[in-house]
Amino acid sequence: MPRHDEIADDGSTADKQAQLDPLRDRGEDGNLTTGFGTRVDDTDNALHAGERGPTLLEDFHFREKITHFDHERIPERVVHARGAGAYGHFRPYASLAEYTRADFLQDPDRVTPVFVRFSTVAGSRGSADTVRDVRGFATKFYTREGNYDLVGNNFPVFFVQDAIKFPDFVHAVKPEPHNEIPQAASAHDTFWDFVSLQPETLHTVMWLMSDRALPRSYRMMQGFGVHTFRFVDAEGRGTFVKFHWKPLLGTHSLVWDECQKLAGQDPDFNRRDLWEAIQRGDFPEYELGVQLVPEKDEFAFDFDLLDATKLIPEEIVPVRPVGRLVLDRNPDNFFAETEQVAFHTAHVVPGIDFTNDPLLQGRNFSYLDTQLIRLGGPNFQQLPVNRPLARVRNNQRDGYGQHRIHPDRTSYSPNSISGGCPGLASPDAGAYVHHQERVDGAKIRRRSPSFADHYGQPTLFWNSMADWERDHIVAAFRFELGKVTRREIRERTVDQLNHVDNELARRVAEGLGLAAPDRAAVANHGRTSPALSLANGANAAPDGATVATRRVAILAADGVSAPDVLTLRDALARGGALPEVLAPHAGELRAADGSTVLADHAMTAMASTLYDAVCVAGGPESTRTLARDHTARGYLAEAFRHGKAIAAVGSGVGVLGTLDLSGVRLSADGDGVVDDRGVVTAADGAAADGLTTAFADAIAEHRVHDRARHA
Ligand code: HDE
Repeated sequence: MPRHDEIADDGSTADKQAQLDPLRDRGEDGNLTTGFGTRVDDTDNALHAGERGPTLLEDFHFREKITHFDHERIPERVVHARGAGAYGHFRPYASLAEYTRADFLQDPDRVTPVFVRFSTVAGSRGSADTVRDVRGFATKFYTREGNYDLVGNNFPVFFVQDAIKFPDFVHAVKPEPHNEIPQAASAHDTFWDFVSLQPETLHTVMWLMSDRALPRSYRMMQGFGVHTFRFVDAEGRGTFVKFHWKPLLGTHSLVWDECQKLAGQDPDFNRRDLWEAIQRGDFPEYELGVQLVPEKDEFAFDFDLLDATKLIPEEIVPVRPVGRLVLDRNPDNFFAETEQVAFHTAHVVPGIDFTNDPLLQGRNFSYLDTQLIRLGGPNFQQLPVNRPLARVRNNQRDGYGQHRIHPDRTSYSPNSISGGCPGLASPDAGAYVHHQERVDGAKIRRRSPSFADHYGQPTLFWNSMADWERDHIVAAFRFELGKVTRREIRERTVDQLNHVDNELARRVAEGLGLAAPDRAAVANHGRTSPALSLANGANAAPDGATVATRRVAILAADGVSAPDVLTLRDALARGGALPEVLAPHAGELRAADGSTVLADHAMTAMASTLYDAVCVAGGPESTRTLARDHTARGYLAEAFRHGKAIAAVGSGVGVLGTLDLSGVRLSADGDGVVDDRGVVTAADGAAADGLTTAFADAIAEHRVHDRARHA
């Protein structure tokens, strides 16, 4: 097993796990010791002067234990404080040498280890996962040429254009300063005050009000580098590039009503989902895509490539798939790895460079600065999760938490004592060379006029939405602005929305009881970009819709038909779904045929929101119980309203018959399998096989959105 300092210059002898292994301190055997290695005989009683006397200062074990505990916390991230991380690997599909010299993108046989951290933005470390917010999607590639960090989000655009506005934006969205309320929520006066006065935020606010802000899973969420970056080839030629991550399970969202309930029922909903999937071996996969723009086309668009509030519509520049990311290992220790991982937009490798995007330029300052305070000093790069695989050699010395022992006499350059080492590399030997872009300009504080259109792309987004997506956006604006106490802020925001689309502004105004603007402030340009919609099949399931990893509740009670439960459970599990039997109580159920069926959970210990689909097994006694059971009926009614697939077989169909399912047609005797808007029923228990196929198809479609238009 190579040690860190034994890794060859090109990093080729080790992967990240081999580097970490010797650092994993399992402590399974051996005695309890102090931090300086002395064995301890009692850690339950401090050293006292007599059994009832005072504690003695000389109790070094007590003092050390308490002191270390007192210092266990570090500052949480100022934004993106709550997150979940995982290790994995990346492999390009083919060489990208035509565009970039980046070593990890040259060879489809080269596998690069990665660490990814997903996050929410506004909430503090203990806040709930399912809040309305942007999600971070930050990837650290441990390449042979050093670490490359792609620090992205799940929206392709950002709230502000210049990094100097970031503190203003964050102060506005964070809890209000006098009472630190509300936690992890943008539905309050200061956020909307800022939005209503800063039109450049509108495009990202449209994304924030859409279901993109409510991911079903980190495994079902897109990622974007946001900025225009630059690829640089071996000859020094540049190409503009936008990065995209596409989840192979498709991009899927929760609905707002679900999110609010989940925030209480399982605040770790997204974290747990990621963790459990990786533990099970259902490794999340994402395809890396690039939009490439030749440098000569820098000014070919009706927006500025340097403006991070704009995206390049995929219909204009298609996303080209270039590689695959697989997350296949959970961290061993949350703090050591997920909390201490330090991303930085300026961690780049030869072949990847910046542009003059003023947001990116500012980030290149901010991320190093923030790690210095958060991780306590300049040696955070030596923390295990942050260590590159490439060999590190420089003249930086000392500082808090220095882990390296430098035997050399010299820590300066030039020197003769160490033979001039460490020496400088040429570009051919892998040195990073900044792209030679000519820059000429007066020192001014001014926004480029090419950044001035703040409404065109929000309108493009609105125009591209399906009806149900628009309903959700309108409902989100009404919810958020409904929490705003100052009328003038609500009015100003409606006025801004009227620059995006009149119908949008009118619908929001009506919900708020404000005067609806009768004419658009700016005429809608009528353009669309189908790639922006979650209803677009390519977003929903790039590799074909699948039931894999979907959680399904099978409702049952004593007297249940055991063959129904087995057929449903086995067929769903074969497709990779995760069926669970829920009943009035956990444990053994007495089935109709006298056999025993095991209930995984009591219904009251779970909730329909924790499942992607709900079904009812047959058996007259069981279904009589369920039809009277408030909780069981609640599961079905809620799943219906949230647009989830629902199924019932045999007498189980009768349970659905007792609910108000907006006129959905249910199977009656002799009907066979009926699928009406994702409610799949078969009154004839013998049709259970056909039912599970139709049910699985409905689950794979994620939702019947028409049923969830007002959820
Ligand atoms: Fe960040 N951002 N950011 N950000 N950001 C941080 O760095 C900042 C921006 C993003 O999982 C901080 O280590 C500025 C855009 C992610 O550890 C901080 C600006 C995008 C993460 C910081 C932006 C992001 C951060 C806080 C405006 C998407 C979490 C803790 C110019 C492309 C990384 C930290 C993780 C974290 C600054 C805007 C993504 C303070 C100044 C745009 C995913 O440095």
